[in-house]
Amino acid sequence: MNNARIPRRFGAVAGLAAAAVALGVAELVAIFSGPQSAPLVVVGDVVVDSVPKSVKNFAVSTFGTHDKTALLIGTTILLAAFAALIGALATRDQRLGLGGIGVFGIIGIVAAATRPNAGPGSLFPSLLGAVAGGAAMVLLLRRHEAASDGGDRRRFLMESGGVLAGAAVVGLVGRHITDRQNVSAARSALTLPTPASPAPPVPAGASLNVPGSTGFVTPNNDFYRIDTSLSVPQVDPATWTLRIHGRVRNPMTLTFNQLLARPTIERYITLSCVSNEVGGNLISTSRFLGVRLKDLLEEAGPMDGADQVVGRAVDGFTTGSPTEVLMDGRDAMLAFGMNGKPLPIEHGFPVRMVVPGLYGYVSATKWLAELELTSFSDFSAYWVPRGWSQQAPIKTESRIDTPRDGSSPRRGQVTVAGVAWAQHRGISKVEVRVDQGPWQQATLAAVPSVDTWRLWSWTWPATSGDHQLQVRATDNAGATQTADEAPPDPDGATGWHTINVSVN
Ligand SMILES: Nc1nc2c(c(=O)[nH]1)N[C@H]1C(S)=C(S)[C@@H](COP(=O)(O)O)O[C@H]1N2
Ligand SMILES: [Mo]
Repeated sequence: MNNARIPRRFGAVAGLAAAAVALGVAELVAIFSGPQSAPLVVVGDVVVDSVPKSVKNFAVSTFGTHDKTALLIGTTILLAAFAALIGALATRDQRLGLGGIGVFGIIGIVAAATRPNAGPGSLFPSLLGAVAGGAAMVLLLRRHEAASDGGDRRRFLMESGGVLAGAAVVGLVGRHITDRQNVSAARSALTLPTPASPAPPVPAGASLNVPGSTGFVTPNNDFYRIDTSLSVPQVDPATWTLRIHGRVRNPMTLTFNQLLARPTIERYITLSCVSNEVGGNLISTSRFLGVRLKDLLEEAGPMDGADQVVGRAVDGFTTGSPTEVLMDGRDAMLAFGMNGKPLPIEHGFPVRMVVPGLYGYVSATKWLAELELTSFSDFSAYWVPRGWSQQAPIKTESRIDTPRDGSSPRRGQVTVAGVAWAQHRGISKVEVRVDQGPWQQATLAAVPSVDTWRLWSWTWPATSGDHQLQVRATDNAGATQTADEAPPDPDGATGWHTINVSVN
């Protein structure tokens, strides 16, 4: 067929409309096959899993926890550009247009099929979307072929615009419906067991009475969130199982009720992300309720040489923790409760790992599905081939929360306050200095254990003018936080948090 008389720009419009139809139909189909199978999600997941470290670091440092939104917007813009190009090509040869849509359909299908949580229906959104998009393109171009004068062309633009807008609405409605198919009802219905070993009470004074200072416990809604999931995995506790396998004498599989029925512990634990910059906020503290990992691992019986426990999530993400650390007596746990509530969905519902003293990427698997005993030499977890260290204990660090960097406190007694952390070693000292002067010892708040951050404060007799404030912490092992500045990559940032204020 020859559409040579259709201007390319009209083809581009038809291409955009066809892409909207494809995505809209795909979102409708995803109502039945699940949110994890929508083309934007599967292709985005593949991109997240395959971007080079430099791009990932750039995305996290530029967009922070909005990196996923940035990815979705970027993908949509790219798709729109390709759709316009494909439509323009189709005005010269319709086979080119259909071929272009076919290529995108295949990309979506392959991406969907290769996701670890792919189901039999996962291919349908991309497949049916591509078919609908191809049909829309052919029909729109055919209508245009018939059009010759200016009035008809205007009508063509109106029609294409209408198709585009209609498809966008259909897609958004589809996405809205899929988003509501979550496990929040199952989560609300859950009654948490009473802890056999309750958390020690938070000592009075663990939080400071200082405006602008961080609270000791982070409310669930404010707890930082980092993961590779574009669409939060929805794991039904009724069908959830945990498989413990690999190099163990007694492989086992537990249901959620079996896990809940085991002796439970409740502990305050501070979790932190290796990507946290000096002074950053990818660190939070919560009261976690769960089952001690050591007990489960002892029952499974690791074999000689099984020096790594791989936590595998339903979405294929993995962490690798030293078996020795999980069994050395610390409160490493499989958690299902967070601050008295079932684990929030985005924090790993129904079950996640929490290990005091290790960065999240080597220990804190959310939406946990399996524990596999293996060795570090046999298997590298998710972030390791992407350039991050295989083993990553948390580094001793501290942060100034008030006054804020760049603020203008009034001269006189200014309370300087913040947090310091060295999970599982504990903090023994925090020092502050002004304008590179002598280090001054801060007052440490009380803590329930060595597994949490420690709040601190220091009263500064501030004089007018521009000043620099710095903080450093010392852990219970006697090691003082290094001044050497290192980026988060490959095993955690170091350096002293330094802020500048202008006192008036
Ligand atoms: N399934 C899964 N679990 C995961 C991750 C992930 O990407 N997927 N990210 C890890 C990282 S890097 C961190 S820092 C912690 C963050 O846990 P949070 O989001 O509850 O704060 O989760 C860990 N567990
Ligand atoms: Mo992390």
